[in-house]
Amino acid sequence: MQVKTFTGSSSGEVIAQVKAEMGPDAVILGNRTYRKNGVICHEITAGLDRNTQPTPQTTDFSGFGNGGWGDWQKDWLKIKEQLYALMRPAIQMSRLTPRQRVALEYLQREGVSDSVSLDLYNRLLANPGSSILECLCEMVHVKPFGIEEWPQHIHLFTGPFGSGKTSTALRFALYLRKCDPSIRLAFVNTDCLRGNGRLLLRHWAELSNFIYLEAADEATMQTIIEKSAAVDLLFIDTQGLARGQNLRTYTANLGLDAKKNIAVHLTFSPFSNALQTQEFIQRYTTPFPTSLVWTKLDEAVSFGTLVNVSNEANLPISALSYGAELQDSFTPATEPLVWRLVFKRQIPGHEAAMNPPRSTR
Ligand SMILES: Nc1nc2c(ncn2[C@@H]2O[C@H](COP(=O)(O)OP(=O)(O)OP(=O)(O)O)[C@@H](O)[C@H]2O)c(=O)[nH]1
Ligand SMILES: [Mg+2]
Repeated sequence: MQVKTFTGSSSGEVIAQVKAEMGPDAVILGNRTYRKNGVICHEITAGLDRNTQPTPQTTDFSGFGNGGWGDWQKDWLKIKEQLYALMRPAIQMSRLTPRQRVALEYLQREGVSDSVSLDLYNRLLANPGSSILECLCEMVHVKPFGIEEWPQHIHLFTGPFGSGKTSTALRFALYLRKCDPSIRLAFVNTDCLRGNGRLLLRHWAELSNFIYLEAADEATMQTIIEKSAAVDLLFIDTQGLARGQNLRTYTANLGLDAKKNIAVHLTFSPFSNALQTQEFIQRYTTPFPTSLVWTKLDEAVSFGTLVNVSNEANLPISALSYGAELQDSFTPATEPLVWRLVFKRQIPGHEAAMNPPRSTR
C-alpha cells in the first residue's frame, strides 16, 4: 500500500490534493487538525492499495453473497461518511440565502444525507438565484405511472419481502382500468411456493376480472410471453430476494432479457438505514427501465430517505402509496406531491400535514 500525508489550510483543499495525486480509490487512513506558528493546518493521511482489484461495479456481482462484497460496501460507506464529515465545514450556510438555508437545514433534520446536502449546496452556489426546489428536481426525478410514461408491454414488480409488490401491482392495474375500462391485463405470479401472496393476488385478480397465471420457470414464462399479444399488458409479480440473490439473475432465469419490452417497478418503504438501502439498490438493479414506488408512507414520520435513495439510485419515482387497503391508498407521483411530502410531511390526498414542520416556507 502506498501511504502519503497531505497538509493544507482547509480540509476541502487537502481532499482535493488526495484526489488529484492518488485518485478516487485512495482511502483516508487518518486526519488531524493542528496549529503551526498560529496557523491552523489540516492533515490527512491517505493510502492506495496498488494491488486493489478493480472497484466492483453495479454490474459485477461476482463477490456478492460470500461476505466480501457486503464487507467492502460497509467499509466504503464508513469512508464516505468520514469524507463527508470532513467536508461538512465546506457547507457555509452563510453563503446561502435565508430561504435556502432554512430549507437545507430542514432537509438535514429530516434525514437527507451529507452527500445529498453537499450536492444540493454546490448546485445552489453554482446557480445563484435558483430555488432549492429547482435544484432538488434535478437530483430527484419523477415519472408518474401511466401508459404514456411507462408504455412497456411487460411490467415486473420487485422489492424486499413485504414491501408492497403485490399491492402495488394490483393498484397499478386498477388505476389503468379506471383510465381505460377496456384494458386487457394479465397477471403472472412467479411466487408460486408461498401461499398467502399467491392467494391474495389470485383472489383480487379474478375479482377484478384480470387474467391470473403462474410461472415458476423459464419455459412457462416464455410460453406466456409468446401468447401475451392477446393482452395489452402483462404484470409479473415476484417474490423478495434473499441476501446473496439479485434481480439480474432472477430475471435471466425466467428468460426475461433486454430484448423484451419490460419495465421494472421497485417497491421501497422509507424505513431502512443507509447501508441496507444501498444493498437493496444493488440487489434489485437491472438494465431494464426502472421506477421507484414508495410504499407505507402512512407509517413513516420523515421522508429524507426518499431524497437519498431516489438520488443515489438515480431512479424516477413513479408512485406513492399510503395505506394498507387497495383503494384510495395510491397515486401516481408528481413533483408537487413528492415535495409536499418531503417538506410538509403531507400525505397525498390528506390536506393537513402530519406535525407540520416549522419554518420551511
Ligand atoms: N400501511 C401500509 N400498508 C401497506 C401499504 N402497501 C401495502 N401494505 C401492506 O403491506 C403488507 C404487504 O403487502 P404486499 O403487497 O403483500 O407486499 P409484498 O411485497 O407483495 O409481500 P411478499 O410478496 O410477501 O414479499 C400487506 O398487509 C399490505 O396491505 C402501504 O402503503 N401502507
Ligand atoms: Mg407479494
